Amino acid sequence: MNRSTLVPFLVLLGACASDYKVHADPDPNDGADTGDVIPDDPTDTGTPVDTSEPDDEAGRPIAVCSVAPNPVTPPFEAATWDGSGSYDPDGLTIDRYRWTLLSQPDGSTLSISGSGATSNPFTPQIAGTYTGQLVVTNSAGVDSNPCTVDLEAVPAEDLWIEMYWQFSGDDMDLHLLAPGRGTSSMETSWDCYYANCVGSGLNWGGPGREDNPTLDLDDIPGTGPENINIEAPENGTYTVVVHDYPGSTYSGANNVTINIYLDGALEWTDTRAISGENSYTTFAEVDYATRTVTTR
Ligand SMILES: [Ca+2]
Ligand SMILES: [Ca+2]
Ligand SMILES: [Ca+2]
Repeated sequence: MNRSTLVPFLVLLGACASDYKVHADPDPNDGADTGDVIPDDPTDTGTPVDTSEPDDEAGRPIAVCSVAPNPVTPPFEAATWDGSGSYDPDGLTIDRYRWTLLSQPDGSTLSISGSGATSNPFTPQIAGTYTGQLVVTNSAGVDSNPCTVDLEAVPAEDLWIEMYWQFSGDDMDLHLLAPGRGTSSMETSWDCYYANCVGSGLNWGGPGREDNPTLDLDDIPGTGPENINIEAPENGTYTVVVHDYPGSTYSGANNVTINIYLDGALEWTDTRAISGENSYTTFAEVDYATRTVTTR
């Protein structure tokens, strides 16, 4: 076989090998057949890939989105959504920035405000993931495709208890009882609640502040959230109680959700319907030494 006949033969051989790979599975619809892995021929570059931009990108500006700082610690640290890296490949100016909050944790009712390249301060109160979307518009009025980015809100405190509820006009109050105290100590200095614990004020555990409870948020007219947290809890068993405060305008069944985070991670969640007025509902006990939450 001389060279002129050898080359067509090898090309034909390559085509046959390729066909064999495609048809190797006798029944491609057989779900039980996981198939064999046949290594690709490294010299076979296959069908050329079209690396040009899809038609959908033509003439569009490019939205570039980020958020910082990320993560943030709820409920006071603010993040900024930033679209200032957006540009137009044809050199047109970016005339409009539109941020939309695509998703947020249950119980959170935020939106992204601001019309410039960067948003107004955005302050998550509920722990979890917030997904922002940016669409920019160039001076020809053409929109970009959307850019999305996630912001994480992660509690800094080792014990973080958050509460929200379904219907407004029904004041719910979060209470946290000190280790070993139980519900007989409701509304004493061993109970952290709206009357004694906003911004702290109680000294639990050792002499330092790190094991004291703090009620960061108190809400009366809305649907929460409220939260109580302890930076470095003492070992012991805490009790989490919800008081349906009397005198509200709404007294029907109201779904109340409690989320308990230990060391920054969601450990326990429960939603219960509370109706009427002036009831105390024990949701859970938290044994911090063993990182155990028990439903009550
Ligand atoms: Ca309240
Ligand atoms: Ca203390
Ligand atoms: Ca009620």
